[in-house]
Amino acid sequence: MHSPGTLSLSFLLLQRLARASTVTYDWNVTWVWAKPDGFGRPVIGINNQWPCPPIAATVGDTVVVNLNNQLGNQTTGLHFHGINQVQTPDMDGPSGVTQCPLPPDLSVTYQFTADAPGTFWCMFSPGQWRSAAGH
Ligand SMILES: [Cu+2]
Repeated sequence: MHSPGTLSLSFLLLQRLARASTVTYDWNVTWVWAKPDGFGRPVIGINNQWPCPPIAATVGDTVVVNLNNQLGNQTTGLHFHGINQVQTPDMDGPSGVTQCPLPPDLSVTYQFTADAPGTFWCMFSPGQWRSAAGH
């Protein structure tokens, strides 16, 4: 479970198609005031948006996500569900498992191959001092 105040999701939308290319996203992680269940509170957004925007890629593409932590008061990290991460296990992302939590004002680049069609979640790991509720 993620803590309800910090859960944020995005999608990877992968389609089967011909040519491989690179899709690049510059994502600033920011606090956004939102009412995901009708009650307003700060949630983690991307580029001041919540719900978070999707990543769209074609199978075979290289996905690059340049993530900058602009939360100011919390570490974060992005992890990708359902991506095989063949030869890129360190890009899977869970904070404290394959990557260190990303401190405020720092950036990390995720890069991996989109290797299967489908719709997948990517999620922010809560900060380290809230990680009892994260995974
Ligand atoms: Cu998750």
